Amino acid sequence: MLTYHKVMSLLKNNSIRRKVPNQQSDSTTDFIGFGNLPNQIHRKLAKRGFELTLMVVGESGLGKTTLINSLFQRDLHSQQHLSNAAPEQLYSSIKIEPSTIDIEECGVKVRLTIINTPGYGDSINCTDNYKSILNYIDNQFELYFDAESGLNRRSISDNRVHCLFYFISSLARGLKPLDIECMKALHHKVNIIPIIAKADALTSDELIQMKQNIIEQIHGHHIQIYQIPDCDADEDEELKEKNIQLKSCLPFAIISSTQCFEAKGKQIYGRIYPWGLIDIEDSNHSDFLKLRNMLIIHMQDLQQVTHEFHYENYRLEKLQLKKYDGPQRKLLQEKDNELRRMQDLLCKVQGQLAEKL
Ligand SMILES: Nc1nc2c(ncn2[C@@H]2O[C@H](COP(=O)(O)OP(=O)(O)O)[C@@H](O)[C@H]2O)c(=O)[nH]1
Ligand SMILES: [Mg+2]
Repeated sequence: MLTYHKVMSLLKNNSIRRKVPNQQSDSTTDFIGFGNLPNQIHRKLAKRGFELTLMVVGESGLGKTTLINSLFQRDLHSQQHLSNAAPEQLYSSIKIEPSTIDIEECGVKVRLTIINTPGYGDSINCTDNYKSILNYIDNQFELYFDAESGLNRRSISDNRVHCLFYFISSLARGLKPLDIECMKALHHKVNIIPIIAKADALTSDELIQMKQNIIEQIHGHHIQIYQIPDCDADEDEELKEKNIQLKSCLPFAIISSTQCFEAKGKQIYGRIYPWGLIDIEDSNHSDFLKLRNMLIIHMQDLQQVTHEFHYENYRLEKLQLKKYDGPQRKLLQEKDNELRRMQDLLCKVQGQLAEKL
């Protein structure tokens, strides 16, 4: 790390220059890292494009907007709102604000919907806060359920929330009661990824202790966070190693910034302190890169778990299959599976017809 005096003298001599960050990239640049994707995943994504919805939840001022802007190098506030995922202010102080970001990089097209939740944790009674979030997630399941039950299943737009970054304050020693309550209310609905915000406030030892406290609380309260899957056995060794590192560093401890500097001929996103400059992508200081890698490598798995686990739970409850047991439930499930097979077939035939026309 550079010392404060060194940074200041470099700033003076223009060796470190504040830069205006790029708001857009062209499709060949690789700042998010799609170019580093394993071949198999890259091929799949490049072929069919991808839609992912990511929700960010945490108290005001923890750096949610900054993280999103620095992860995707976009200005969240300048993005358009989605018409079919309208902003809502269902309860007291919390707002649910979806925006879309279209990313095209190295032949991969991703339509990312970011749902910000400003106002969370700001009111006296915060119970309403996670009810709004829960309602929003359920509403998206409901819309998907209705669309899936309709005839035109090929053009269903999937606005279900695939991933939720839950921000934990580094000023606490672990999870606060609101964090625990909220995570418990949401863990069967969405893939939760816990994030220690503003990790620069912690020393290395404090950070290790904080991560340990959070993991113990998560286990103690039987909270199910997103389980990063193992790599396939035939995946290359480098990716397997990367994945082991990802799994071991949960919860991700993040330092983020949208300030860009040019230092030693390199463009660095960082934060300047009286004692020096931190490069947010330096894994000695921040899990920022690991978080981004996790999101990219496991994008498909996040979608799959949402569909096969969270949405399926919702669907079974909706169809009230859960209240039956024994042979009655088996029979209903067989009928339900048959109906799904017919719907899949219909979807396939619609696809073939569309190709012929
Ligand atoms: N020290 C530190 N400050 C940060 C970090 N990330 C964001 N901030 C600052 O925290 C303040 C609030 O950030 P913002 O992204 O608006 O928080 P939000 O209310 O959660 O969206 C801003 O002044 C950011 O520059 C970080 O990792 N460390
Ligand atoms: Mg914000």
